[in-house]
Amino acid sequence: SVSAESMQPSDNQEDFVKVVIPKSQDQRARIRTAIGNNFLFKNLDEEQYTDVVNAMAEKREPANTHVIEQGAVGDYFYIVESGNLDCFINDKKVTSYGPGGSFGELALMYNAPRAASIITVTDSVLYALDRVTFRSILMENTARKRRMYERFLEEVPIFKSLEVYERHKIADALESVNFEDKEVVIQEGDTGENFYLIESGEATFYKKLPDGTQKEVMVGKKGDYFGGKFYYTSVQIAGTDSPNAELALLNDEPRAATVVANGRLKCATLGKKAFTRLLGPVMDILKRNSENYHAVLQQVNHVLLQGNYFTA
Ligand code: 1OR
Repeated sequence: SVSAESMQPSDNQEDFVKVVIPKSQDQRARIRTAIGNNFLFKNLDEEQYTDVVNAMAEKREPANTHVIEQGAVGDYFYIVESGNLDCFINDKKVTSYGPGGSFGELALMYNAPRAASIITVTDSVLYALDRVTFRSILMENTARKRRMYERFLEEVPIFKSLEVYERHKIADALESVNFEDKEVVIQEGDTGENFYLIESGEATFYKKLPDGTQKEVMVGKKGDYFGGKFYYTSVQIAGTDSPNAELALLNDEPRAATVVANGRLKCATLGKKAFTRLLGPVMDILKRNSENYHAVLQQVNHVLLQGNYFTA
């Protein structure tokens, strides 16, 4: 039965019979690539990693397949190797998935009915991980991170207007890093890939003046972020008469400031790939809620005009 394992008091790794689905070398390599792009798999040890790969089942689904049906009982967690899928709640499209994306964790984590329907848009290759393996290997870490970053992300202005679930997806991708007093987080002029959110402590921002001296330009505190450069363009959406704003993030550019820990500093970081993938959906959400969206844009412009808050 699907939910039996969670009812047992001794639901631990010892009496969990490992699922092993035979695979070719090629399949193993493809799974490695697919999950390499997914944060949920980042902190697994060697054995857990092998167990996960062993347990995965490859599923080739043609376009228009209902992979998950809202309201159904949860059986598998899915990772996308190739293809695109749409996610619907009460027949309304809420998000979509592409390579490296994952879905179907909620019903497994909370013994709840499926919260959404997931339908393939194109022919897709998915890897399915059974409920027992998901719960024994991936659930704890996922739940811990979501709990850990919940409060914090709620207080970060740009994430405020998101749904709880959307903040959870961001939490999945975050990693905490600690810096000692005076330690340099990013150096002006360097190329860097990470975006940073200050979890606790303070950071001082410096810019180099033409004469070579460092000028302190601002102090960042909890909830402030740096390491990504936002820009804003106006585009006309076909069929509408109102200009629609597009907010994007560039983090290919050299760092525009040096950021140094002022005392002990703890940051949550997001890598470039995660950033691009997560900020895409964030923009959609902001657009959906246009009032909030324009408020955020105004805030971004305001800050851009004021200095280098966003351009560090
Ligand atoms: P599941 O096991 O419930 C459906 O099966 C999956 O859709 C779900 O896990 C998530 O992985 C995924 N709310 C809930 N589940 C979502 C959402 C979502 N988006 C994707 N899934 N929301 C939409 C966020 C853009 C929140 C709506 C209030």
